Amino acid sequence: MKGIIFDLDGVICFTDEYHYFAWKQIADEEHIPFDRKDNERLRGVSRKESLEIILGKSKKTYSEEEKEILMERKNNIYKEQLQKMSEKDLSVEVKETLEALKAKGLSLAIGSSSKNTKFILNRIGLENFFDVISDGTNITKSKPDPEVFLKAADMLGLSPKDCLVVEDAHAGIDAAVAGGFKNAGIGSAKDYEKTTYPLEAFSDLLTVV
Ligand code: B16
Ligand code: MG
Repeated sequence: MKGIIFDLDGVICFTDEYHYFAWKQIADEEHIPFDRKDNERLRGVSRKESLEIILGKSKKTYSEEEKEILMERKNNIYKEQLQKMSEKDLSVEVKETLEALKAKGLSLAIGSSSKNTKFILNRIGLENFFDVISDGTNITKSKPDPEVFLKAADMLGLSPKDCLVVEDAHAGIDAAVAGGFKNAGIGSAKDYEKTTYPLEAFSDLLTVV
């Protein structure tokens, strides 16, 4: 293994509750049923696809313009929540493991669907830590398409077979498999059938690479 590509939300830090809070507000206002179980389906998928999944339960048909307004509103609520984040939201375990992986000479990348990646990395004090960042701002296809990881590998100058993808979402593991990457799954992806290395804890990565 020469490189590791980390998903952000659910792997490096936990912004999932903030996503839920913001989407819940939108769904309530639109009188669409939405609970934590529905929220699981949004894990790792883009903002647009998340909205489409939520609107799938609505009787109303939304125009593209209305969808844009809802997405902007959701993102404003979400970003307001992100203001609460600080370096305290980066666990000592994640920080020390990342430093140990870097000390082993591995190239480290971010591969996230989020358009807020740089903002979040900044909040948790990791803005200059990773060698490259591939995120929602440089892709056209969302996970389970492998584009975000293929771009990260390309930026690192590495072949997918030499990189490990670390993910918490089924869609993310599917994307890693589709791109020819090895994968490690944590959280919701730990028990997924396509996960190669299940991680009980983030620090278990040190036993994988
Ligand atoms: P944004 P990840 C993903 O982050 C989240 O898991 C997913 O819930 C969200 O819809 C997506 O980012 C897009 O986020 O609205 O900030 O662009 O897990 O790929 O790091
Ligand atoms: Mg994730």
